[in-house]
Amino acid sequence: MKPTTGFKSAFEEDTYKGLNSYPKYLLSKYIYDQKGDKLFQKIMEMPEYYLTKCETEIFKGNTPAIADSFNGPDGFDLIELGAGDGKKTKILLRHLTEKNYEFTYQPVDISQNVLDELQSSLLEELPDIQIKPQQGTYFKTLERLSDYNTRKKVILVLGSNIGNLLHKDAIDFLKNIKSSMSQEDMLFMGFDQKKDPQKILDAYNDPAGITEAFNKNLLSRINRDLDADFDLDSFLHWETYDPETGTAKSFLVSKTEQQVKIPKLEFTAHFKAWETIHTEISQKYDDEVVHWLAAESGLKVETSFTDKKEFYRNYVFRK
Ligand code: AVI
Repeated sequence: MKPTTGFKSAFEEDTYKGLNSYPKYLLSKYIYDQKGDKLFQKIMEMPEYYLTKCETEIFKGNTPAIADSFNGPDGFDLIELGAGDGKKTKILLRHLTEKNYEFTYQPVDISQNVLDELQSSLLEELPDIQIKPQQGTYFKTLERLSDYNTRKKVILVLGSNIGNLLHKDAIDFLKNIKSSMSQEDMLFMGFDQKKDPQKILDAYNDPAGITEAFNKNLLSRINRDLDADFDLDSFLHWETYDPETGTAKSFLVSKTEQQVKIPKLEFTAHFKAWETIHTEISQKYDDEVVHWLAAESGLKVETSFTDKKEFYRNYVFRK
């Protein structure tokens, strides 16, 4: 039964639905509160999490070529969806400013706080940069920007963020981006590649337990925001990778039979011993799948850049 007073937020509704499903699930987007953001920063610094290192290598090794591919006849506007701390983008921004490219940098984020921090750190490092932070959801902001943009737009989505979406949602995501693109615009996006399965498992199951804490932050958040009493130690962080589909999946597994009260949802979740909560997918790709996603979304792959080990690839798409 739904709570008598109805749901007060999407978080409440999604949590209720997920824990009332069989098998149970929770949405990975809710990992990212203040603590989740910090844990993800730590993940990116872990030796096992090769994704960030590979994308940085790609940026460092191909800066002039990438910068040139961005440029248009009247310069360009670089729009980054989910910029975070902008560490990788800064490599490129430094080159673009030093070489006097005519461009603006427009990071998009839902959080004004994230944008304020990014803006002040960027202005400190690159005082001449033209930065126009855009607060809002990705697609509303893209729509707004495409209404008044007159020159080339380059849309940047880094970190293999698309990998947290099922293929059908990834296609919707790409279609949405495409609808805000004109003929000369381009999309530059990172896709983590299929590789030795052990390497992938290690990246999502570090011995220091940072990924475990990141995954369990979903439970901490339900405890904090919905007054629940999840005992974090009674759940196991479990990672699987299917080399055929390229899908890495994260789970939380209940070690015992237990009941968890969630007062704000007026609901008690029952767990059998070894029952699972599916929490995240991290899709891995190959060229074939990326070309298929592009074709399904009405985009064309123009070129791509990879690292020495070919663990990761940044693709350039056009309409
Ligand atoms: C943000 N996203 C691309 C990360 C990933 O690799 O799927 C989130 C993450 N989950 C566990 N480790 C990192």
